[in-house]
Amino acid sequence: MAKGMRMVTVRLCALLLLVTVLMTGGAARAEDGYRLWLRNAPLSNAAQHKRVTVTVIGSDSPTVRLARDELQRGLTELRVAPHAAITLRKRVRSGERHGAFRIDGATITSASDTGLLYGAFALLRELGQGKPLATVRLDESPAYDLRMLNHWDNPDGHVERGYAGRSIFDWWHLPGHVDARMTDYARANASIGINGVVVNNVNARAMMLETRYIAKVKALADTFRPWGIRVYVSARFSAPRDIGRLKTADPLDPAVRAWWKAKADEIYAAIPDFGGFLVKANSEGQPGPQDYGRTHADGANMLAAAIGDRGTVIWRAFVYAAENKEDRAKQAFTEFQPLDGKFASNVVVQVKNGPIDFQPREPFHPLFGAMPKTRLSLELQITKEYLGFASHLAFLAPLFEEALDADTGRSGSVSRTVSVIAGVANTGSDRNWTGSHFDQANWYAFGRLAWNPKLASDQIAREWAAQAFSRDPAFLNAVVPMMLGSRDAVVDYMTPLGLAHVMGTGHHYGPAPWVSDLARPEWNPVYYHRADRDGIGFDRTPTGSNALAQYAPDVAKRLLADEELLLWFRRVSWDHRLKNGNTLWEELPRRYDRGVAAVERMRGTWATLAPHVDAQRHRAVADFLNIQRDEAQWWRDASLAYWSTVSGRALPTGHSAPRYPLSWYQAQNFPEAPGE
Ligand code: BDP
Repeated sequence: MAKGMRMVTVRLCALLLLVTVLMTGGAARAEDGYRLWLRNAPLSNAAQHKRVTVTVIGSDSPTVRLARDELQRGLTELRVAPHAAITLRKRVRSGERHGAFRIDGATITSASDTGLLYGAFALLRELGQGKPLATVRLDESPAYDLRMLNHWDNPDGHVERGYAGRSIFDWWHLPGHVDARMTDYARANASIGINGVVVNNVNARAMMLETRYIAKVKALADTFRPWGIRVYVSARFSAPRDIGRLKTADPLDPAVRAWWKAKADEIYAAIPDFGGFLVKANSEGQPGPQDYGRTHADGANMLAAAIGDRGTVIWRAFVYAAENKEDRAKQAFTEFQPLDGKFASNVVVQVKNGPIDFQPREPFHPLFGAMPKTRLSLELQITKEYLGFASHLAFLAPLFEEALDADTGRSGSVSRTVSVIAGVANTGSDRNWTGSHFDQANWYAFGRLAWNPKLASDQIAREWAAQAFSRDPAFLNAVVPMMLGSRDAVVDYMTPLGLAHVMGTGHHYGPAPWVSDLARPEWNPVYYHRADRDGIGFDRTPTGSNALAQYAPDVAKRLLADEELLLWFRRVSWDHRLKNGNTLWEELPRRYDRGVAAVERMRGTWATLAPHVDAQRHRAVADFLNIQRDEAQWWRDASLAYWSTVSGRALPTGHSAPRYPLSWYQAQNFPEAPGE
C-alpha cells in the first residue's frame, strides 16, 4: 500500500474509533473484568479533576501512602468534582479495633494506618454509588479481627476446586520475581477488608515448610504487608517425618516439638508478622495426631506452643472417617465438642458452615454455639464446588447470610459464636480472576460480610453491581433481584427439599444420585438420599442417626419443621404430604421445574441489560447463562429420571418427561472437569 493511502486508512480508523467511543460512551469500552469492583467508572462527563489533594496527618508509612494513592487515583477516575481535598488523619481512639475508621465528609480518621486504607476504599465505595462527598458519614469497625481467604492452591499451580484457571501464586518464579498481579490481588482484598491469606491447599505438601519455600512465602508477605494482609501457610502434620528426617510426628514427642519450634523460629525470622498455620488433620487421609493415639487438641496445642504469641494455629474440624460407622453429619461434633476448653488460647477451630460439605443448602453446623470455651472460625466456600462451578450464576451472599444468621439456640446466631471468618477462595489466573464475572461478587460478598456480618445480601449485591457494572438504577433494579434469587434456583434444580451430595463422583460436576459403588460409604450419593421404592431421605431423628440431638432442643424442633431441609433430617414416603398440600412426589418435579424456569428468567433479564454493560462482559455472562440453563435442565431431567426409576412412579401430570432415559445420564463422563 502506498504511504499516502496508509495514512488515510489510519486516519479513517482513528476517526471511526472516536465516533464509536463518542456514540456509545463508557459502556462500550472493552472490559475484561480484571479491575473487579475497583473500576471507579466516571460519575459524570465532567472534565477530570484539576486538582485532587490528599493531606496526611499523623503518619507516614507504606500503608498510608497506598491510602493516599488510592484516593488520588479513585477520585480522579470517578471525576467527583472539579476539586477535591481529602484529609487522612491518624488519631488514637481508645478501644478501637484494629482497622476501624471514621469518615466525616472529606476527613478519614483512624488509629491505624490500615484503618486509613480501609477508610479510603470505603469512601470511594460510597462515592462510586453516587453519594455526594460532603454527605458521607461512616463509623466502621470490623466485627472480627481475622478475615481470611484460604487458597486451595498447590505448588504446581493446580487449584483444588478451582474454576478460574491456574493458581495466581507463581511458586516457580518466586522469590526472584513477584508478579504485579500479586499487588492487584492484595489491593482487591484490602478494598473489602480481608486481612489474612492462607497461600496453599489444606491438603498440604510438607515442601511448603522447606527453607526455599519460606523465602517464596516471605516475598509474598512483603508484597501483601502494606495492604494490611498477613500470610499463613497450611502445614502438613507429618512434616517432621516428611522433611525433618524424624521417625515420628507424634505431637507429644520432644524431638517433634523441638522440630516445629525451630521451624516456627525460622519462619518468624524471615516473616516477623507471619500469621500462623492452618491444619487439616486426620481428615480424608491427611496425617494427624490420631495416627499416634493423640487428640486434635494435643496436635493443635503442640503447634500453638511452637508459634507462641507470634501467631495463630487454625485447626480444621472438617473430619470424618470411613472406618467410622456414625452418620458423617455427626462425626465432627462427636470428635470436637468434648475437646471444648482444651485448646490453647492461640488456637482457633475452623468449622464449615454446615455439617457435611458446602452443599447448596445445609443446616448450620451444630458445633457453633456448642464450644463456648474455644475460639471458632466459620469456614465458607467462595469457590462453587457444589454449585455449578464458575459457569452457573449463583450469588452466595444469601447462603453466607443464612449461615451467619442461623440461631444456634445456645449463644445467639452463628456470627456471634465465632471470632474468625474464612472463605475458600475462588481466584485463579483467568483474566477476570474468578472464572466468571458474577463470581467476583462472591469474593466481594465474602469480604463485606466478614467485615460486617449484619450487612444484607441486597445491599452487597447493589454495591457490587454498581461498582462492577453500572450504577444506573434501571440496571440495578433488574440485576440485584436476579442475583438474590440465583442461589435458590441452584438449590431447586440440584438439591431441592434438603437433598445433598448427589453430584458427580470426584469432580462434583453434574447430577449422579445413582452412584453407589465407591469405596467409602459416605462418598456415595445413595448414602445421603437413601431413596428406594418406599421413600427418600436420611433419618436424623431419634429413630435414625439422631444427629438432631447435636442441636439445642428448640433449634432441633425448628430444623425438623423446616421443609427446605426435609430430606436432610427425615426419611419420608413419596406420598408424604407437605404444608402446601402436595405430596413429596408432586412437589419434587415442581421444585426442579421452578429452578429451570428461574434460570430461564435470568437469561431473559440479562438479555434486557445489554445497553448497560460493555459488549465483552455482556456476551460472556450470556454464554454462561446459556450453559447454566442447559445444565439446570440436565440436573432436572437426570434427577427425575432416577427418582422415577427407584420409586417406580411415573412423573405427575403437567411435568415433561426427561429428554433421555436414565441410562443415558448414567453414561455421561467428564474426565476433563476442572478442579479435582
Ligand atoms: C471437600 C473437597 C475437597 C477438600 C475438602 C476439605 O471436595 O477437595 O479437600 O472438602 O475441605 O469439599 O478439606
